[in-house]
Amino acid sequence: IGATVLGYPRIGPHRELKKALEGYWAGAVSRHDLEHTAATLRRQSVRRMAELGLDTVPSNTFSLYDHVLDAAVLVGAVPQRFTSFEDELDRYFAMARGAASRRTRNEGGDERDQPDGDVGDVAPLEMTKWFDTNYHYLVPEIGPATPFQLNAAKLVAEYREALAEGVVTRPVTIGPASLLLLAKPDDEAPAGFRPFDRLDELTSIYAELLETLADAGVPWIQLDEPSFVADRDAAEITALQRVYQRLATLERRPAIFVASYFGDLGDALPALAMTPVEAIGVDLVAGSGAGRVAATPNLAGKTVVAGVVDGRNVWRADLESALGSLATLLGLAGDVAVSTSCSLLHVPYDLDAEPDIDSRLRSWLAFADQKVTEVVTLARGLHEGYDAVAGRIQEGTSARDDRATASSVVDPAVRQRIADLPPEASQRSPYAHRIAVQADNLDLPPLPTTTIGSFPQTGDVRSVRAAYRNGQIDADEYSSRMRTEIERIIRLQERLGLDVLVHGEPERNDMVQYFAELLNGFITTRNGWVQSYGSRCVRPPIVYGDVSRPAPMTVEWASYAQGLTDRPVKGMLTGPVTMLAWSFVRDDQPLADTARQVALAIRDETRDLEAEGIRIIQVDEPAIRELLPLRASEQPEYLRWAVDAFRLATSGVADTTQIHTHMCYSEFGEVMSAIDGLEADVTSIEAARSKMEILPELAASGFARGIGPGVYDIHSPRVPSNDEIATLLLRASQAVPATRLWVNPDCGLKTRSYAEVEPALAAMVTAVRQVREAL
Ligand code: THG
Ligand code: ZN
Repeated sequence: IGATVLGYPRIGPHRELKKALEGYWAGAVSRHDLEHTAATLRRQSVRRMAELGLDTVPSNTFSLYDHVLDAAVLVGAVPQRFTSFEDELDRYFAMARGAASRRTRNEGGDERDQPDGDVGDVAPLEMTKWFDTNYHYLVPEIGPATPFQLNAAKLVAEYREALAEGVVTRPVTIGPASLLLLAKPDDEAPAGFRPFDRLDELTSIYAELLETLADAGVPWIQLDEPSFVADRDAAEITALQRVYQRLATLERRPAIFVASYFGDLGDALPALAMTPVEAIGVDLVAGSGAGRVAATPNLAGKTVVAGVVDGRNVWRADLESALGSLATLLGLAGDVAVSTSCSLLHVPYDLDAEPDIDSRLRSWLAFADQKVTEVVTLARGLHEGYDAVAGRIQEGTSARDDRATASSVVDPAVRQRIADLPPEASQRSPYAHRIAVQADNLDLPPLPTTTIGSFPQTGDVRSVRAAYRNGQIDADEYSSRMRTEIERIIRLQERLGLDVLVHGEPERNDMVQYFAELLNGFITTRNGWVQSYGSRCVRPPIVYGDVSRPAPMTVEWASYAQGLTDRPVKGMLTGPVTMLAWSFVRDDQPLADTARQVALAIRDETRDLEAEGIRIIQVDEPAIRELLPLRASEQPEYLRWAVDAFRLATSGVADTTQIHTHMCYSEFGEVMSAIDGLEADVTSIEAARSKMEILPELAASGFARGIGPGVYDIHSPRVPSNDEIATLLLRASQAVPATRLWVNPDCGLKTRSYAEVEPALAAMVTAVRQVREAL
């Protein structure tokens, strides 16, 4: 290995795979055409990487849905409920998306949705966050009886396919230890069982895989062990060492490259170094640096694959400093290869697909293909000497210098405002006081009903936005069409009998994209798609400079909506942490500093909303859990600044203004104290699927403000009955006093259809009326 990357995007430069998959699922694309699209993308990627100069190109980084699912299939870990699907592709998509005897579809809906309770329904694997990224993987289910059986067909076929293109590749898959650590026990597993208990058995399957690959002539395999950049106990690290000791002493095998990413291997690095594997990959961007790696004993006989080019962000690399790190390693370790810090899955394909980015800013950026070129340059610099690449390095350095001194990056007014903020800027008056003032101001019934913010995005709304974007209608026409939609949504909520209304957000697509387009310091991309899960993609905006708000962003829509009704209309904003979690962020200042700038812009917006008569403002932070550092030792500092940014954003309003927040994911455990620390007057959370189980936990943690546990699951098209909502509400009222309970769905209604939303909200309001009487 000389110059390589740990993985490459796979959704297609123009989202070809997304389109083929969704077409296939809808019955409009044949299996043959899906497979043809997939093969074309794989071949193009392999050729592209080879043309750009990588001397070792990864393969099997392509996936029809998710690479963790692929790894589960590779080792035959298919849960019992999927074994009735005889066709492999049907089984694969059933694991990914579920399969239903009667599927309900709706335009723009989530394909994973399925009606609950129908006979013959097969629930998909659970989906969860891939470490601290915005990618989601499918969680393998492994119990004591889960079969393991090697199924190397995909891996071998993709190797041969690339070989036919003239490229010898290095197949990539998840290593056995991380695969088990990423899995969860299946429903049959006894208490206390851990998938990791089956490591030795699974290692046998990997041994068989290695022998199969050796027979196929594969020279190298990459086994990813990212789970070891998080805190692991001594037994787990010993087990990791045992796995690679065993695999590396097989007689018939390819060379083994154990890769890690998203942080530092810690004690796992010396443990791996003791084994006879040929190469170890370290993340020198997120990890603690080359010096520490180089000081590790037993590296002398190995190749250190140095992840010096940031695979998760879009900035041009500092080639000088990367060369310095490489030189440090070369001095002290064995051979050194150059790589990205992680798979390029997390960045868009190609900067050349962005004609709208101005040329100066563009010169500071690098997407996947530009990063491949950086890796190649560094490897040449390392092996052929600085002079061989001096021109390229200087070009990179002058771009970095230009960025470091550009006046468009630094806004002295923003910095002055931040410096001048008094500590009490993040402090509201005591909750007991302000909640009393708010009660007078709002005059709401007990168990107030509301929604999370968005209403269904009809085809009509989407086409109006598109027409405005393309210049087919002017601003007046756009505004009037949006107002018509907002009025319709307000009237619907009044008719349904909701207490706190929303304007429905017809003007927004992705909320982060929406605000990024309106804030200084951000740019958005045209083609910068990054896979989020399966066929779903996002276009993360790029924060390049100090953030400020040139003009109000939501006030026009919110105040129009409020003018239509006597009931309170909630203002809807996205919080600073979520704005950053779902963007590419600056690497030239601490994230905490950028968060304060975003917070200040949101704070300005809350004050303008308040001045226009908006009495409730919701600032969503669904991603607060997502940025939580993987190492426990780094978590308190993150939570401190994340909470502080939220409070800065929400403490500029009067006591009379009620602040709400919303969080989507159910794993609140680790961030419970932070949720409390946000001091939002009301917090809505996902709770329906867990049947309110979260509430006693939240109450026990001392949380004593308003709480809106979602009373029905919006991820399913199923319309809940009054009775089941009433039952959930009664259960909730046992954990939380009714005076602090709010009633709302689990999440926004954007992806649902009105045919589902209207009866579901009607059932919610009916249930609340019953429960109000019962209490
Ligand atoms: N916005 C952003 N990031 C996110 C979410 C979000 N990350 C976490 C979570 N939500 C991911 N979930 C989704 C859900 C739906 C889609 C993407 C991520 C989705 N995308 C459209 C698609 O792929 O067709 C494209 C959307 C667009 O046009 O912008 O449906 O909500 N930033
Ligand atoms: Zn949500």
